[in-house]
Amino acid sequence: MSAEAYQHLAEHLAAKGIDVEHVKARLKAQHIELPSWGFANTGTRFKTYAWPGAARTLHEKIADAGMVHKLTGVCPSIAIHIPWDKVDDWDAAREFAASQGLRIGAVNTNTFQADLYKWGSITNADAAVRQAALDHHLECIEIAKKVGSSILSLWYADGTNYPGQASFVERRHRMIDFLRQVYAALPENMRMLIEYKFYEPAFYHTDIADWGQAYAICLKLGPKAQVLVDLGHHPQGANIEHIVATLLDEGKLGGFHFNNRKYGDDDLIVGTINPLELFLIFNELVAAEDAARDVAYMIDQCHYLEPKIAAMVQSVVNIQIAYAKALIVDRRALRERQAENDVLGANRVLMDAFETDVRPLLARVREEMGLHPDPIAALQASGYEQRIAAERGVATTSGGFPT
Ligand code: PSV
Ligand code: MN
Repeated sequence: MSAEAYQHLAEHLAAKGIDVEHVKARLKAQHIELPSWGFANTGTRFKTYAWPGAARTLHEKIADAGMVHKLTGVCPSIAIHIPWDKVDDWDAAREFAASQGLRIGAVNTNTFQADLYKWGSITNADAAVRQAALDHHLECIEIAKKVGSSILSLWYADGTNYPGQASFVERRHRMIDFLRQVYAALPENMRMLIEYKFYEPAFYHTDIADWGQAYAICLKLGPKAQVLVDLGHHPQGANIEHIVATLLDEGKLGGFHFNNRKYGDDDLIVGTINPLELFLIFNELVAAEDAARDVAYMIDQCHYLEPKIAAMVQSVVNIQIAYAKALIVDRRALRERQAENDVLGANRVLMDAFETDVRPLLARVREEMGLHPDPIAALQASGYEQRIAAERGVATTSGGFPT
């Protein structure tokens, strides 16, 4: 990207009264969390294709996340999933992360892979199973304390496949009782983020199916419980930006799991299928200003065909593009058009930002941060993917995921 392209864009923004230096400062301060599981061999339920160089241990996942952070400058933390990432020495993990410029972020519980959870985890009618799930959550809180994390991330596979299989309400009561116990164990500085998903692996009902159900639970629990919006967990046509605006307005938006879905859950690179949707989500976040201050921006993607490091870098770039476009919306003009019920004019103001090529702006931001202006080119030039392929070979393990 040429200096001329940046100059041209800066003039266009200045003419709209947008402070380019402020926009650049916001872009430099952006923080996107990487998922440890995105660097390991993972796949669909049909097949896991091994990727030469895929991380096999938490150490390797941290190293890969460190590389993504070195290239992008905006990914200073890595989320972990327990038990996939369980290690004996959490101090060593924390120190190694720090040596890579990272800290350990959200600790994700996992009550969806052990045999004992066949009939549910936190909703299970068997108190012994619920106790095992509670012990796991308490262990995750202890891990979070050790690694210095302030987020416990919760997603449940609980649900049923057939009408009549179980009582919705009894399951719900068990779940709320369970989550109250988890909430009571949270230290002062820790939040619990509750994810919803309307189907899979259960297909008739899931116990936390949508944002409203997650929100209602959070209200019962207290201020440290917030909703986590995973972009892949919505029906087709759901207006996610409206959900985001509502949760922000209620102070209950805890964070995101970024990915993109065409029909189902997860895995596709965020911003590839519907970049407009991603922009509109960031537009609400920027418009909410302070209310969005504590939102955690996390990627939840497992790439099974794509080269893993490049796919993660591309995901970060796509998020940066959406954020940059949201930052250059002419908000004064938007408010004026809205006040006059100028339907098309208001839409044009938004679309003007969306249709602006912000790549020269991001290239300039990276240069000012001492980075290569094109992180994908920098990755290719680094030879990192070839090096880990040679060093690690083809992993026979999945880094926790079932194969
Ligand atoms: C479930 O589909 C989910 O979105 C949850 O966040 C899990 O923890 C994650 O995917 C990892 O598979
Ligand atoms: Mn998720």
